[in-house]
Amino acid sequence: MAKYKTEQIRNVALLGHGGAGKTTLTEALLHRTGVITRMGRVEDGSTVSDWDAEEHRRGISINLSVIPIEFDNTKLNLIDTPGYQDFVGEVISGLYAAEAGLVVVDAVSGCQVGTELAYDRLRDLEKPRIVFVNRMDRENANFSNAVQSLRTTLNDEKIVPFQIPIGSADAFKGIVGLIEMKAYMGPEGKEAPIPDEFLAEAEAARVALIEAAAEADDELIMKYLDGEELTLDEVRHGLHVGVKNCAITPVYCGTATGGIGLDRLMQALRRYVPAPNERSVSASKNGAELQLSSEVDGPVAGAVFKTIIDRYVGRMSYVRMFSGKISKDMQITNARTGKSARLANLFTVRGKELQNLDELVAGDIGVITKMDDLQTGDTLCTADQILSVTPPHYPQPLYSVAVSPVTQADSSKMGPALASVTEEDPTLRYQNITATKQTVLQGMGETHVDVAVHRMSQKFGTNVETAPPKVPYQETITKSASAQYRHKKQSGGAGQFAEVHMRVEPLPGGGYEFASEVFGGAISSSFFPSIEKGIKAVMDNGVIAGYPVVDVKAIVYDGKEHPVDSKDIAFQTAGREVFKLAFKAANPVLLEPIYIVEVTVPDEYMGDVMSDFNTRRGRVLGMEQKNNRTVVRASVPLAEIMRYSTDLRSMTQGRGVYTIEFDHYEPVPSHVAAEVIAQHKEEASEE
Ligand SMILES: Nc1nc2c(ncn2[C@@H]2O[C@H](COP(=O)(O)OP(=O)(O)OP(=O)(O)O)[C@@H](O)[C@H]2O)c(=O)[nH]1
Ligand SMILES: [Mg+2]
Repeated sequence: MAKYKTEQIRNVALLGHGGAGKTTLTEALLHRTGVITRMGRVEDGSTVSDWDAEEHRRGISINLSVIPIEFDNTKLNLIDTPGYQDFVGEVISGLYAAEAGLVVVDAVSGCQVGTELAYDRLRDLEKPRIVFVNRMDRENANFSNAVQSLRTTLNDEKIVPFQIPIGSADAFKGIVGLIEMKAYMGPEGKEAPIPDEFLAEAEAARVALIEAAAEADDELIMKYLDGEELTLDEVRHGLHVGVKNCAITPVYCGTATGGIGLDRLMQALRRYVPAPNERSVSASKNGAELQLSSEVDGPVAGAVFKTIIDRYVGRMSYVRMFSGKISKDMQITNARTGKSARLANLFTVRGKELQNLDELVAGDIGVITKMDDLQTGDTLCTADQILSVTPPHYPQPLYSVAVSPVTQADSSKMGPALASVTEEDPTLRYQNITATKQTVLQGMGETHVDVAVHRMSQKFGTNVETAPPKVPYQETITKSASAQYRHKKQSGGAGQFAEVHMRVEPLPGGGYEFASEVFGGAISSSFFPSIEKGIKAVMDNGVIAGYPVVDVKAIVYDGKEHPVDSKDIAFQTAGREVFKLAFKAANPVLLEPIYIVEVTVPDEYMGDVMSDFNTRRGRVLGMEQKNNRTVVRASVPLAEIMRYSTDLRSMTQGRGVYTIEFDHYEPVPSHVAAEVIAQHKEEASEE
């Protein structure tokens, strides 16, 4: 690999619906640029990009993968991302390291769910995008239908063909470049005159292209509206500006497996993807916000956007340099920990291959190994200039399973294995939920969590069983109540005696309080901690359904003790039992976690989503329009959305996405509470 300056680098993320051909396209470009002599196939697990065992097993991409290629004095860092929605974290990380997105579309299906989601993400980030209509060699491939479906579904008229295909399916022979009005035939892209039968179509398409170029620049539009013809350079300039300002989305076409259209595509990436120093990112220094652009002589700032824990290499941290440069043996500092270390291991990466590297300049992507305190989201800088590049925002997990070790041996390894799989993926989390005494693994969907469980087994040697997680209910009371309890054990051996009179009162939002109104020494204060111990044991394990008790004030107001038989254990027991009695008399209720759910769907599904919320005890809080989509906000009990990711996908044919955020606890309706309590009783009787 030659050495490249910042302005010669282009970082582009490949996005799009699963199966559109992103990975195959990277393989074809590697082949076209001579990096590999034979193209691998996704089906055989022989591509450079899909190198992970799970990817081979499932035949889809799961991780992002960095694939640098060299073309025309330029280094194109292709970042292949997964199309399957569950792996959205990889898309977010990949886009974070790139200046633009290449949206790969299938020529038969046109705009699909994954295309829409990818495009929306690029729009939200205001990053330039280029479309590649792939698989033109397939039966029923139809370029103009595909373009039309993009314009309609994405509600964007500025999706403009820069090429048209010559033929389709078996007859797909080449492409026409509309800017220079030339044909490029076969995998070699041999220049040729435009075949007659395609001339009219090409000229018509070129009119739209010229118009888009003119509209992208004030001077050009004036000239254009005056009826003057734009020169080729003016057209190029207008398109350049338009694409970089996200005002125009160029459409190219070809076939990755057939190798047609690849050179023109690489030319387009080189021309229209901004160089790293043409865009800036937000960062912070001493708490002050600043914009950082990828200048090699700027302060050192390299952001870790991906972490892989490899069995042999150890920790691999993928770094995108956003400013300055790093070189082997220099001292670098982790802005989060403040710790400095010598940079011993620096590499370029291509798929799973690492190659030694001396220097990583601003704008480029590389890998650092064996720096164990580095995490995704960290920034590498120098001790004299501590600054952090703002990391991307990752969504809250949507789907959870309870995990438990299969064997004794697994139980000691489960913690580290969970830590490793979650370190590799910012959208994967795990938690020990005290309320339900479960360890819960959380991700973006069923497949996402299933992959993590497989990884724990295959990669980290830990087998776990999964089960539906319990809802972390809480128990509390709604009125005051009193009770008395006498604990007396005076038959043979050391006796036990304690009597406690207690009142419990609701303590909204207050957690827990203990108080004494005992007078006349009815109970020595030395026994109060014992009583509290008893209360706390109940609060951890619950009274009515085995869930933690919250928001209660316990007041001991009277009692009795025995000079000999009263002791710690006696008052613990009395404290425990009297608290339970008082609690049960205080109209106890279950509280359930309520989440705010924000669902984004194409308008036609809005009604279904809203009526569906009604069947989930949900309350719609509001709606807003966003492009040609509706965002519905609702508050819904967690218990009703445990499988929402699967339900929403089937309700909206996969076109709906959502986020969830915990909001508050509120009482469970009595008919629902009765079921939860009955289930707890059943489980308790089985133990
Ligand atoms: N006929 C034809 N098939 C293609 C072409 N490009 C890719 N394919 C096939 O399409 C299938 C999916 O290709 P992938 O490269 O895995 O698609 P992807 O977009 O990476 O999919 P995800 O990783 O799941 O997002 C594979 O069977 C490829 O062989 C093409 O140009 N023509
Ligand atoms: Mg792929």
